Amino acid sequence: MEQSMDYGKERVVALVDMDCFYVQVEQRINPELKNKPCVVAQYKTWKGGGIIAVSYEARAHGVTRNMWADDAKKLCPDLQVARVRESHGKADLTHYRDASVEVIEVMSRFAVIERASIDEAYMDLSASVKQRLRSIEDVQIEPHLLTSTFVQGYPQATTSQDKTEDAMLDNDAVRLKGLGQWLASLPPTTQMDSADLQLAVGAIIVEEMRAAVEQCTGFQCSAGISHNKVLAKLACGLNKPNRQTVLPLSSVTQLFSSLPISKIRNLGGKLGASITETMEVENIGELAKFTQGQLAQHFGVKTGQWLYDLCRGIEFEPVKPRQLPKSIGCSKNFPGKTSLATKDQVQHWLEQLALELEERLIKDRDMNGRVAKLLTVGVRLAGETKPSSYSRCCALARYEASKISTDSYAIIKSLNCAGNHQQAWSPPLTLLHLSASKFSDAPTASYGGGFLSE
Ligand code: TTP
Ligand code: CA
Ligand code: CA
Repeated sequence: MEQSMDYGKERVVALVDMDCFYVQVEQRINPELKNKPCVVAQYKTWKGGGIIAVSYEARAHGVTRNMWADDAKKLCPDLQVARVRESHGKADLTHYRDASVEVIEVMSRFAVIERASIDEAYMDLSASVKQRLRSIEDVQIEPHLLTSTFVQGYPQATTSQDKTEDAMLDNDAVRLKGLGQWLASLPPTTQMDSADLQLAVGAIIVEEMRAAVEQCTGFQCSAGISHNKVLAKLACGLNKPNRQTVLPLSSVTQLFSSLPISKIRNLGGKLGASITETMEVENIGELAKFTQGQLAQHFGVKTGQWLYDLCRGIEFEPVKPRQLPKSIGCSKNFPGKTSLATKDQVQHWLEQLALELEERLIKDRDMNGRVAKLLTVGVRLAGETKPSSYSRCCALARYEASKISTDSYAIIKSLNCAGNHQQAWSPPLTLLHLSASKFSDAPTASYGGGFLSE
């Protein structure tokens, strides 16, 4: 196969991810929480509630997500605890979703973005980079344009004396030294097709974008800049918080030589585990010793080819222009003794979830001019550990809570093994999930001249 020298370096792709996002949202609402060890916890009833977001000050005390707030306070006595709002008897994430929209709006001024979750987005900067390069004068790029940028793999410590010297520097001095080294290695800005030069310009654009996000919303974020989504995502996590990291392809071999497969985007789950088991490798870089044929034999031609490139830092999944979530859903857990064991309970909670869903769907239709056509109901049965043991779907005909909840009940009714004449629901349910998807444009007022509208 003929491959050009720049195979895999065709694009500049970035991922921006907000730092301890829910904490920052709570800190903006209540500025007294700023610059303090702080967490966001959900529900209060058991051990002070479960922690879902942790400020970096609190992380320094060993506080982590999924701890109980009461346990975290033992590690960090002056911990501030903000609480997720509740409505319809369940967590209400409206504040965080609205803050997410604010951030996405600012980012979209700089590039076409793909919203990847409530607090992160991918962007393909290839075109903006080329445009910027044409407008830049023929000079070297200066470090002062990249004030929060790390370059992975730099400074290159070759001798043990280098390493000892670097160990004496503080974090930002090491950053600057590495950045300086890397920038000095770049060709002049007239050489527009240099892949590393393109990354440097991409990093300048992302510095500007992150400054604008902070300026307009007050929120700080981190970013990764590389040639594809996998590397951008990985790079983003290397120097959090409030920093961005450039990952040149030439630094991938070293990084991948000690990087567990599960740390790679899309390899955190079953596929990653099966690769580790089948090929008897721990780190993603070790996959480079297999031929395309060997990988294809175990994982199929398509996945085999994908892995062959991936373990060399090469990947081609496009950034899809999409600012809106693909689905709108809500769910509630009913752990242990709280599991739903009667028909009335199941109906009651479906009604609550349907109320929230209706509210959010109407807001989405008004703001985004689209309507969802598919309703999915997911449940988990007591004793199961999987996120969702069953799901069923049906047409979503109207944005109306009562209709949504009766339809939902109708499509999961058959999962109840208790007799028809009984009030019981068995086995009990430990999770209910409602989700609306398959969006299309909402009919506008002019469509049908109002004649056909209800
Ligand atoms: P993350 O981006 O995973 O984490 P984070 O923003 O809190 O921290 P970091 O600085 O390391 O990126 O998640 C974004 C938000 O999503 C987080 O603030 C809270 C919410 N969240 C949950 O509610 N439950 C979860 O299991 C995870 C992973 C996140
Ligand atoms: Ca985050
Ligand atoms: Ca995230």
